[in-house]
Amino acid sequence: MKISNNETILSRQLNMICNAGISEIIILLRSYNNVILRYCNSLNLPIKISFVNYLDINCNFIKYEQLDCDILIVQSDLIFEYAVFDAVVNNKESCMVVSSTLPLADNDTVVTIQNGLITKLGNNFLTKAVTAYPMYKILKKDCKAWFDNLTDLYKNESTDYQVEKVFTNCQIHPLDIKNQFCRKINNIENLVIASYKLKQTENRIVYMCFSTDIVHNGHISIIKRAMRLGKPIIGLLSDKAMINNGQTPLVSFYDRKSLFENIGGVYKVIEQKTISFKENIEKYKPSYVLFDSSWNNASQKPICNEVLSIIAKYGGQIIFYSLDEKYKKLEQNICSNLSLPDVRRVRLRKAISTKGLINAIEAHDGLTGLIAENTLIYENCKLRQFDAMWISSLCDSTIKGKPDIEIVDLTSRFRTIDEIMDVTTKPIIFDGETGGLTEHFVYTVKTLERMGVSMVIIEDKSGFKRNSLFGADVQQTQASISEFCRKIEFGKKAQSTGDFMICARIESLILERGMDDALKRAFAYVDAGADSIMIHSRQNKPCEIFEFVDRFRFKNNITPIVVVPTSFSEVTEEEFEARGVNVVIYANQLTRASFPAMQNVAKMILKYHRAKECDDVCMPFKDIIKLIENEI
Ligand code: SPV
Ligand code: MG
Repeated sequence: MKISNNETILSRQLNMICNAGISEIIILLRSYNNVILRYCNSLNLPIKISFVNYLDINCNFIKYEQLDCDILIVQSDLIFEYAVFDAVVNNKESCMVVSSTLPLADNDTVVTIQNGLITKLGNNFLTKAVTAYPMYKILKKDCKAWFDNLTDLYKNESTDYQVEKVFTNCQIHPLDIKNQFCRKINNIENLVIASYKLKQTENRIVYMCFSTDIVHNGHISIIKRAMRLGKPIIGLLSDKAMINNGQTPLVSFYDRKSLFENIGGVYKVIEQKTISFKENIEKYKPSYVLFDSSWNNASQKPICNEVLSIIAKYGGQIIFYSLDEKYKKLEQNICSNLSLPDVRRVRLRKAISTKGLINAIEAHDGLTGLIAENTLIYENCKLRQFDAMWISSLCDSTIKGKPDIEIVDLTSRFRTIDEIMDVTTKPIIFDGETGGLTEHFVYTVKTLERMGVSMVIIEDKSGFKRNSLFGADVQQTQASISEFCRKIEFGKKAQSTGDFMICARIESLILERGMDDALKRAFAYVDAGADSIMIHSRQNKPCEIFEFVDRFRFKNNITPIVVVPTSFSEVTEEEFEARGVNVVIYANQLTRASFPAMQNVAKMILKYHRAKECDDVCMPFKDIIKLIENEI
């Protein structure tokens, strides 16, 4: 029976069987039929087909003892979509296809289910029955019981049969296909309706999201799975969304897009602008959303829940997939490559140019590095995490119990970087203090660049350096413009990649030298080759920072501006971005948070002569021992 010009029910079934990698089938006929035999041969399928007259029990009606494998049984009058067939093939237990959502129709095959197993099969007479379709997967271990009963069934030739025995001797699980398409064709009218419905199922939209620029076989098999469900639309994370997600696109969005467009069967590739699927699934209303199952357990759960609540409104369905272990490993390797110097270094410049505004948080050891690396939240299903880490001189000195006066030498500062790099992948901005003598600074640049640091910030002070937040309360000397420009120029000449950035930090506002001096220096430093400008202030209102940014941006719209909002902490990142700032550094909050917490606990122990009272403000010891897990 023809479903369309190029497909019959039989050819469709045989093609599916071949595509599933099945190599041998037996076609049961009521009598030998040359037409069917010739038709099957004419399809030229790479499969061994035998024909058996099933009424001839003594002939070679299936000799299950000879079948050393699991088997599929499909009645020849069934039309079904690929997804149904895939579900049966991939089912891990012996099963029969049922639909719990389809209303019972006259003369349909129905089954009753008890304790998760099919107990009875019949024709519409069973109470509490569900619609069933004569399509089974029978595991090798259940074959004998199954065929014994099947033989009984056909011997009886009753239409009003009850075959409890079949299902009590072997465990047949119902495989619920719900609304997926499967129909029994009894007449031509049925066939016309079913063909039309089948066409509709093939036009369903299937949505999945990828955030990769390396396509491997794991992706291809997910796309193939989507093709069997309908028309696959791939939502490809934009460059900005990828960076937000902690990834770095190796090639442009357009290259990534054409990579996927060139995969046969992909219907459309569209941009997904954030990690949330919302915008695209509300627009395309896919019947299916394919979703990485690991996302359902991990921190990405809010994304999954959002998808579920949107598709529930129009009856869409989520299908979880899981990548093969070898591809998971491959993806982990790609992630760990992000920590390699050449890969890490370039990511800061890329993030600034792609995102417009990035944020960085202070890290001073492995543990704070891990906080900077792993802390994330979802805000309206938008992922928020830190883009980079700041290795502060203040914090690096403070945790060593030393003042912030360039007393912690570079060997020790580099050791801190190393510790952090050991356990993180995010880009690093290094507080280079004054940069020291120009003759020394060139070596600092080379070392930092080789280590994979992305940016060094040097401040235009000379001599005995004190922390900027002291301002003019202590004696501090600002370097001359020419002296500082010379340092920048030599630093730029010393670097060997185009990725590394030198940021010139202007202390004019800190040292109360005025706005004009700050601006004059900013333009001079940019002319000397500075890749970015940091403007610092210790006022508790942001006015002077905003004025600087306005006036600098009036003449220079390109050079990234960095700010450290410690005293003017009320300003949000959104406001900084709107005003033209590009990098916001939270320079000391982790150290400031930890010191009072630790001091409080120390006082409590002294006060109570024991540690019990501070248990409530401490992490349970059961958790601290698991905080950092063994890799193997
Ligand atoms: C640091 O964190 O060490 C800085 C920023 O240089 S500030 O402390 O504000 O000077
Ligand atoms: Mg500092």
